Amino acid sequence: MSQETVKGDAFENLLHEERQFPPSAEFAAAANLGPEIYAEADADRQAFWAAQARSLLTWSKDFEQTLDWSEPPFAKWFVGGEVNAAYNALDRHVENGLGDRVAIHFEGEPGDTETITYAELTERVKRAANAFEALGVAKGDRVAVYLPMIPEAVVTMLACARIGAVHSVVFGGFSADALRSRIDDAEAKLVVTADGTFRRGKPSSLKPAVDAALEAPGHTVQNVVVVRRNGEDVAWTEGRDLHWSELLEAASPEHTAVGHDAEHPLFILYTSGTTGKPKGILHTTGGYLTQTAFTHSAVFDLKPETDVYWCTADVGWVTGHSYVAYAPLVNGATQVMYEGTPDAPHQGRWWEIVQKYKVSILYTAPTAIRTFMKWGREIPDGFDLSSLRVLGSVGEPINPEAWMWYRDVIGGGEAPIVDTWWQTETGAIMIAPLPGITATKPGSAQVPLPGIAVDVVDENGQSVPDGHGGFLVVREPWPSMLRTIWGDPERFKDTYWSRFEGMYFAGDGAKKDEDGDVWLLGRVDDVMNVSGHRLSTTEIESALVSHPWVAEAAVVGAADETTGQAVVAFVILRSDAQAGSGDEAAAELRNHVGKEIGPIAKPKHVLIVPELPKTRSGKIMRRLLKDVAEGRDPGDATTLADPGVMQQIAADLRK
Ligand code: 6R9
Repeated sequence: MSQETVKGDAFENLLHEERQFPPSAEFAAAANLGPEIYAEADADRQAFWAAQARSLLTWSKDFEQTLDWSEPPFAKWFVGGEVNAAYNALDRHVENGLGDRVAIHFEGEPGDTETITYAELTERVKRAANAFEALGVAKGDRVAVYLPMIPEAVVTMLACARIGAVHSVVFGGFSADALRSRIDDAEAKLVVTADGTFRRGKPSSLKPAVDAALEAPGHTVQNVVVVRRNGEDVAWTEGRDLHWSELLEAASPEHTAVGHDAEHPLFILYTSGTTGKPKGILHTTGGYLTQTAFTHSAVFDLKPETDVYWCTADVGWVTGHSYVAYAPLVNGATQVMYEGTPDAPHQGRWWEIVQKYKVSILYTAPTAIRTFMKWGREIPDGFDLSSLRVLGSVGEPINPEAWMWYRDVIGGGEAPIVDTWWQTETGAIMIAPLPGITATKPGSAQVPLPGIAVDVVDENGQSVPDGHGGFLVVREPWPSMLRTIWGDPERFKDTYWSRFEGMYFAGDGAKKDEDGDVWLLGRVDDVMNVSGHRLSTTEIESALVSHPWVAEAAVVGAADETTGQAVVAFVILRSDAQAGSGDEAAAELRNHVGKEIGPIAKPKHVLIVPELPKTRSGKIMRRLLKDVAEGRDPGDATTLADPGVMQQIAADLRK
């Protein structure tokens, strides 16, 4: 880990933000929560969460103990309780007379739409649960999900949860190899996929990657269920592959949900770590549902009867788990789900959707906002966005400029912005303003949520005073915390609990400003954040080095106006590389990374260099490469084994 990242320029360069935007009196008066919520939670954190668990969820069996922290860092929340996630997301709303409420307004990229009520969604999930059980999927079995943003993704996740199977959603942009390694790590029995989806008006396939992933023997998959989406021809393995529609039609629409233990595994979601091997983050049922439902209601001030909520995240990422598949449905909300890209068929597509469905809560990522800024305000200005009343941001720090643009152009200068900090590991939002209470500040995620003990500490784990920076930690267990890394409890302890005694280490640098508000400063490890997606430098370096032309590679995340960070690779070619030119090599290597990991990991730039800057102990000095990649004069290079290397690289790049 580089200390420079936390101690260096980032702190000094931080804007001294003077602007503050308190909620309007009208918004505050109608808000779900008032300021007393903080004191209430502080008075007794566990009692606070126990009350949330009981009021937000319907338990089949009440819990006896709120938190068992007798074997830290392995937490058990709501001990002895039993709860079914799918029952809470679906059946109970229908039983309460809300069956006709729209659960999902689906908008396909080509323009096809589907309106799915709670009653209809419940029936589909029951059928899918029966179908999966008929295929031999039992409680505790793992199911890999490799689907586009279509309702079947949510149906699959909830059907798994219903029967106690553990889903592992793999982002559709990941390659066959990435899919296979995740299938193997979780020993998945079933894969649910689609023929494909649409991307910018063209069919884009998924099933061929599943076929490729399962080509080599030695896997645990017994069946592949295939949703027909884009109608492309796909290869078919008789006996293994099954049609979603046929299975669901044949399945009974009756299925009784039973409660699962509060600590029963709900899902595994893989995320990049500092080493090449992705970590299978494990979440369990009761605590996860409690904190996702609470935060969804509190942070977005959700009014389920009247709001139309739209979270633009793909279900392949944690945001699409917590704030598409689970919390909105548990809270009985009406949500929009959109399959495609923001520029298909035109750059106003999102705003057209907001206007059409009268979206009132929009939750998206800074990278999208920066893209819209680049496209120009005339595009959103052409639509009626007056329905929007709360705007959310997640995935990376939102720079004050983008924050102001979001507020003015999208929010009509009135809608509060909630910048929400959290991680795959935290399961749910941890730091965010509450829109009816907090005076918001452009660029800062601001305040830990009620019941959450976030702090910023120095290298020795001491809390820093206001106005200072350090490392972001969580001091007390929280309901939706990860329980372990699938199959690797030692790595779980090492990664998150060994840096500071008794505290969760998030891997992010942070600062407390003079008001005590928290500012996030990016990762302090070798994890990049590209368009809100976490990518590991090591993983991409490994992919590059796996190409026969490559001798050595170093990857850095360089600041990028649109994507937050962009992947920049420095590569030393082997002397016998068959590349005709540097450009040819760069193109070949970009595609190679795309194939090995997935298109989102493709380096924006591949720079062919004669040497890499290394310390005497042989560690690549990524900091210097980052300087070069960001167009700065590389600073102090005296610790290099060969100080001339940087001049040579810089000179080469100027050619
Ligand atoms: C939810 C999600 C987690 C990492 C996290 C941090 C960055 C997320 C942020 C933010 C600044 C925010 N991050 N939200 N940084 N402000 N509001 O994104 O999960 O994919 O696991 O990424 O993203 O660096 O550590 P995940």
